[in-house]
Amino acid sequence: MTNPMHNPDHILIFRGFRLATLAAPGTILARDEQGKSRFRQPNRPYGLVEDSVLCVRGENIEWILPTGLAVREPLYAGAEIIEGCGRWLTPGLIDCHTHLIYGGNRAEEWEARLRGASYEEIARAGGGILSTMRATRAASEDDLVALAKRRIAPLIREGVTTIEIKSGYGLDLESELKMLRAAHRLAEEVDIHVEPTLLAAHAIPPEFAQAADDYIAYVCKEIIPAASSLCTAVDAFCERIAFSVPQIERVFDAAEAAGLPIKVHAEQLSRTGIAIIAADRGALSVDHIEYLTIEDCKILADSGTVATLLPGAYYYLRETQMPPIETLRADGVPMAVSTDANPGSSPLLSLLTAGNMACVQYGLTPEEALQGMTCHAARALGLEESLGTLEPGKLADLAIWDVETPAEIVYALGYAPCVGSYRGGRKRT
Ligand code: DI6
Ligand code: FE
Repeated sequence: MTNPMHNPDHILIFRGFRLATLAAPGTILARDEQGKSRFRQPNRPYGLVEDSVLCVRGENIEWILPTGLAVREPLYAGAEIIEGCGRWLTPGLIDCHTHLIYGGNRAEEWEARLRGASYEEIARAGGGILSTMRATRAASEDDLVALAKRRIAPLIREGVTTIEIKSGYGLDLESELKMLRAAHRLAEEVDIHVEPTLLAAHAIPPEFAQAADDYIAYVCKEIIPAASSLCTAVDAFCERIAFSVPQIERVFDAAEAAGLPIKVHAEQLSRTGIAIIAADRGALSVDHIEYLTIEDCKILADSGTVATLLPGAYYYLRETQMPPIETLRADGVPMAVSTDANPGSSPLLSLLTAGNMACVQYGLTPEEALQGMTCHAARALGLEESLGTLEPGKLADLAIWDVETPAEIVYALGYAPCVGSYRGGRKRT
């Protein structure tokens, strides 16, 4: 028998599923022989197509048709049929902002915060990100991969098929490269697509204490050029406890010179104004944005930059300043939702919980939360051409859900109704 994994013409037919395609209304879901539209995405919430057939050829989605139209398709001969029995099919979930690779943990810091210490106080006292830096520098690449494997398992069980992972706990050339190599190894050893992001401008390392400008020069001249083949974007932390706007702009310049797209941890603890500067420069996303202003939202809307919401950090830091959700929504800014999985501000290893928090804490609708974990998350990674919706030509990264309605995907906490997932048309075990 041919191995379907290696056969580009292997056909999978998903039959009897209810689809939440997350595709925009009017998107062509099937074409006739002349290439003309045969079926378009109806204007329904979640991109709903009930009682439908989805055909995968090789790695990609080939067409989607209502069952009534699909019976005439000749592709059934020799195809592998997967029966939905009324279950739901969505794009595989995308966690577009994580710091999953690191050594150690910060449970003791968490205890201190529960006793009243603030995140900023701990950071200024040399704890926080620098404490994870020390543990990460001390860890071998093998250690980092092994630790990340354990953290990624619950995300995979939730139907996450793509994850972004940042460096940023090395803060020197060798250790940043070690983190990025670990991200690549993880992708080889675990069945998930990884987008590695360079976050060397995350905190000022002890070697450059009181010399943040010198560290930024080192990041721009040495780390970014050396890391450019190991990462697909450059991120930075603009904050009074991290780097200033002019320093971050130098990082953006260096990223652009290296041909890498930018994103930024923006307006998380205070408003610096970096979000709109990044948006003006075509950033993929601006992330956190609790302190984004109403005026900033308009500029984001015009730029196409994604606003990435990280309600896990809001929760763990007991933040009370909410991102300006209503204005973002009114202005049509795409909102992604992600875990921000990290040992300090968001030790959250559940994207579905982040989706639930985005609804309960931030007031997103379950549909917006699901868009935030699929199509908008894909855009935040620059992967919207190949991922994030169910539509012809995109990769067949799929999640199957044993739910009655798509809202149930983010409804219950601590329960993942995902009962199977596919990556590039291959079933994940
Ligand atoms: N903001 C965050 O939420 C993470 N980094 C950042 O700039 C947290 C990093 C950490 O606390 O370890
Ligand atoms: Fe983060």
